[in-house]
Amino acid sequence: MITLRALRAPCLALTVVLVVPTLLATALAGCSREPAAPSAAATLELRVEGMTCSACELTICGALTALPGVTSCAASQPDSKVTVVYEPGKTNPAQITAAIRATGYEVPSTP
Ligand SMILES: [Cu+2]
Repeated sequence: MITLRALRAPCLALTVVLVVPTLLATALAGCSREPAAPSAAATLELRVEGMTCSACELTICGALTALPGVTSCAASQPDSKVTVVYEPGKTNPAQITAAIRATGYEVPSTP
């Protein structure tokens, strides 16, 4: 009997050790399988040089809103500033900067 008891106790402990992590892993896997929340929009403010009128603002924002992931654009020629709201999973500051430079305007800082 003593032998049997001594044998059962480790068996029970082993069961707990094996089952609990499995349940935890299952719970965690369940969590990670939930649909990811839509990524929050990011705002990028850039100094853009070379704008001389409102047509320049339109040119830049036209190019930026054509980029996938850019949700809004505001350009201010008097402030030499362009503010872009974008979805980080779809575009990034480097692509946005490149798109502005492609229109012929200068972006002094490299993000
Ligand atoms: Cu202009």
